[in-house]
Amino acid sequence: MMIDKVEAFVLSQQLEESFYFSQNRYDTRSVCLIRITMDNGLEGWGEGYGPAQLIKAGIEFFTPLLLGSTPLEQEKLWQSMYLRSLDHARSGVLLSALSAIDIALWDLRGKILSQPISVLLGGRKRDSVNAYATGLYFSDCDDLTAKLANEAETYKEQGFSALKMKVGLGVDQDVKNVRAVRETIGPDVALMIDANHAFSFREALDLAEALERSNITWFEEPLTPEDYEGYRELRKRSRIPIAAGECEYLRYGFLRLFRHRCVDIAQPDPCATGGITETKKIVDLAQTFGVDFAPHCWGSCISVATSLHLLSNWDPYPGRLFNRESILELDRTQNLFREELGFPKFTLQQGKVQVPDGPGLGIEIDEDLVRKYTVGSFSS
Ligand code: SMN
Ligand code: MG
Repeated sequence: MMIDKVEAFVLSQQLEESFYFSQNRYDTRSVCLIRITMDNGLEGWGEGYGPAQLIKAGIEFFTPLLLGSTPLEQEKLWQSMYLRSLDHARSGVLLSALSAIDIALWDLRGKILSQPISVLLGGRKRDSVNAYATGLYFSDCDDLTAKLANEAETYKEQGFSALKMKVGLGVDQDVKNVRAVRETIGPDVALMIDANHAFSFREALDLAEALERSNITWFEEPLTPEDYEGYRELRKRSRIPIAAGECEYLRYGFLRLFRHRCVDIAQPDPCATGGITETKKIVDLAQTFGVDFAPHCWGSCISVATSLHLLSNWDPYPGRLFNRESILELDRTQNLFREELGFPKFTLQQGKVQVPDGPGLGIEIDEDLVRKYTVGSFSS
């Protein structure tokens, strides 16, 4: 039962319409996937979040540590990859490569043991998870505010009970956009805002104060991820809960966030922060500090399945008879690799998405689609 082959695939698709957020414009969608094959033919899939070509190089870098090993020792393999990267990359894309590998190893573990990852994590605490729509990006148009309000309405009609919109254009413009969206969706749909670290401390505080009555569920990445003191101070002074973590790596990065009391909600991306192995530890750490868990999820169906298994296993803290629910980030922007690459498809039913119950990640990957959209690859 040995690992026989490691392959990485960079998939890319041109978008019909470009969109942007406070830091970047997107006109293509790219992902880096990994397939690990065993000598008995079993295959595990994983994904890394970030610059896809660089993640592919990272997977190539780690591959000699994997060949000839067994996926059942995924924690031992994690440690050897971690030590191999520590001197050069305590955060960043090399850890996204490690994450992709770790997810594929968990997929294989599940297939070897005939159990879904959620069970192997210690148990499924729920079979379906509430989802929020991530969309409401910026685009070039005559009336962005009206366009965002219309888009928000469509998510509400589709059955979403929570939405996340972008801010970071400037406080006045952001206040106008958020108020318009809140007015359109009414009081019963939860609304989150995400600045992608666009603001100075003063701007973030001004926006938080201006939106105090707009019933915002969380204010995501208001400040640069390096400014732990700023987060701590903002969280003390803002009535809106603070969320962050998509730029944070490993339990050591999250420990800094938690020790400084920076966030109410931790948002590790399992495809970047160290895989399922490390995210489970980050979730435990968050719980120790009384911080909620809402994973960042912005990739293919592999990242969606990964988040679902972790969310199925998550316990809110503190516990009670009728617990608060976990919530999945379900990106709504154009992404063929989220919608068409895997089976079964993730669909919204009464605001929820089913956690796959097949072995491993519980999804079948369409290899023809992988071949068709591959623009770069590596094979051991
Ligand atoms: C995001 C995701 C992926 C790329 C850019 C921005 C966003 C989110 O911050 O939280 O979904
Ligand atoms: Mg974000």
